[in-house]
Amino acid sequence: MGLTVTEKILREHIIEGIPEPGQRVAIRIDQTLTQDATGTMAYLQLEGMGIAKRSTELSVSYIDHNMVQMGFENADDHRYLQSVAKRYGIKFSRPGNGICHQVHFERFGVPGKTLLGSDSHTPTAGGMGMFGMGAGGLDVARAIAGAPFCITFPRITGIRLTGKLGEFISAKDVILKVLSILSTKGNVGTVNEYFGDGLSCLTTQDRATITNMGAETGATTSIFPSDDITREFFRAQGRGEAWKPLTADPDCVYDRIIEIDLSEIEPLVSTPHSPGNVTTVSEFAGKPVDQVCIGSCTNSSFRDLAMAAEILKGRTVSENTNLVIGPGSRQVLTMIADSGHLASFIASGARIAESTCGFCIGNGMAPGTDAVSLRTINRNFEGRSGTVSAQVYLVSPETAAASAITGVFTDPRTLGIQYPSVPIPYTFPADDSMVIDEYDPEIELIRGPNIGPPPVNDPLPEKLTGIVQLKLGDKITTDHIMPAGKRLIYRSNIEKYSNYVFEGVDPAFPERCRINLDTGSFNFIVAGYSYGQGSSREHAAICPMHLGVKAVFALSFERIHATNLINFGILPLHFQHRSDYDNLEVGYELEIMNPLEDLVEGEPLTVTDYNSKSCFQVVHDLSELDIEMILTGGFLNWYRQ
Ligand code: MIC
Ligand code: SF4
Repeated sequence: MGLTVTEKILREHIIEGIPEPGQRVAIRIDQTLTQDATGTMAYLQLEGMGIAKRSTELSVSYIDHNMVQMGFENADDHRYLQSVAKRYGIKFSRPGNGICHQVHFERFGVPGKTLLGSDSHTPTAGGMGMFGMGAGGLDVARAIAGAPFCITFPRITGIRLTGKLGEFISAKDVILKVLSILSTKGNVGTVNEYFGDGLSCLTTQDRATITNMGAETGATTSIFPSDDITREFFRAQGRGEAWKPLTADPDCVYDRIIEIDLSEIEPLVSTPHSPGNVTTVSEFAGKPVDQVCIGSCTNSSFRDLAMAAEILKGRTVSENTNLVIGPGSRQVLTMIADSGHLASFIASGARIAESTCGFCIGNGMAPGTDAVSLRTINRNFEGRSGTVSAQVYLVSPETAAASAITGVFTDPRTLGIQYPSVPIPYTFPADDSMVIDEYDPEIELIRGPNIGPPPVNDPLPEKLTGIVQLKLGDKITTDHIMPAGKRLIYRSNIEKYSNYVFEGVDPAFPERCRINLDTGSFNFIVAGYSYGQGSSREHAAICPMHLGVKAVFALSFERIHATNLINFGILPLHFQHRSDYDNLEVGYELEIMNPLEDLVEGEPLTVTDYNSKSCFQVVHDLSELDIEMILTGGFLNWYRQ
């Protein structure tokens, strides 16, 4: 039987385990990436592992998230990151060089290799046939130190693309179509693998848009084959020698097949507040738009910005709308400058942002009260833009540019202009001068006052009694748990950042937890399906841990977040019956009976609910190692022992 692209890469990288769906496998990690908002914690933890040099083939530390620098904190973090990169022989992509996923795609990704990144959009690399996965900073630190990464060997969803995209329709519409089919839950442990003759109309960067936002399905990753189009991209980047072909065998078997005819796709939009709420742009035609943001790691390649610039050329942004352009990388910015597209943006009245995450992570450009914001980004979670009442819609660069001109939702096909042709230059300006590549094991690390020590947990107590401090519904994202935006400056300072856990959901949560903790009791969280969607930020585990949260009871968990909970010694426990979830309320006192014994023996855990004086059972899918880590209070304690 032939193999899929996913199976080929994983089989080549398996160190332990059986390559069958559902089996736990340990795989070798060839490359890692970190960004500054998750990187400080990752490297503080790496320091604790006592290694002399990275063990990966290549590791890169990017500065792209925390760039607002309203105080000393961000710049201090950057200095620490620069020094620690040098200590371990990690490449350092300086501020201004661009968003991690875009730069990694341009300059460092390699088909057939594995990439682990402390950012959930690391699957972007799948656009070139690389197996990219998001993880918490601790897992990335372990990979840098040479440890394999454990995943569930995936079930593979084959997505067959046929036909050709129509005018003004692009890769973003394709991934929105995929999201409308797969939704944002129920895909944990799967890989979205693309194939079919429709691939011929998608450039390598288009494919990256699709794999990037595939993260929103909750899949482990998304991947395209590496074909002649990929080879062309590598040649244009001056990296022809790094390319290698990688395609699925014709007789490979997918666990499920989804058929998408590209010629039938229309301009699509994700409506507030989930990327999975997909409908057509035409349904909203005429609805006023206050803000349009084009950029982020999803849609800021040269093609995307050149297309938007061509649509805007000679026109002025509507007087009721603000347009912001965020180029994905210094390379893209250089290219739009050289080709005159930057001038078209400026002439149209667009505001030009830095090559950073910026508005995507709520770092600036927060919309007004109740404002409608059209963005080419990948997430429209409530409050992520920095304004809780804002309505964020996710669209393609074509729809965004057209709507910026008219000031209302506009299907770009109705703008009445000729479909612009956007020739892609034969070569891209390959300039790595903003990437420092040095190794000095003796370098002194620069730690500003904002950088605290990596937090550690206590071993799991024999008696585990606590209070339900919060009851949540489905699809709670890590943005709900640990807000970014203006709170990002505390990413290196757990004590302070912990004051904002669930800030947008229930601002009194940290205070309640602290008061209860002082009485000697612990804290619990109760949640519905898909707890921990979205970002890989391990702070969504570390800060609750700091507040004495010992277990999260949920109907289901997302992969990256579940691993982060385990790494920091918090039990991710699954309800067996919906009624057990329904019965619990905030303030209830629960006791997990004999946790140590039952965990070691692999038994379901029995929970006594002292309010209703009844018991229920919860289960988990922890491996033996996970259990050892939980018992000792998380990875760092386990490692030290
Ligand atoms: C995001 O898009 O949510 C982020 C910010 O890039 C996060 C990482 C973080 O929280 O620092 C992610 O996707 O993992
Ligand atoms: Fe940055 Fe947004 Fe991409 Fe996250 S999704 S890496 S915040 S641009």
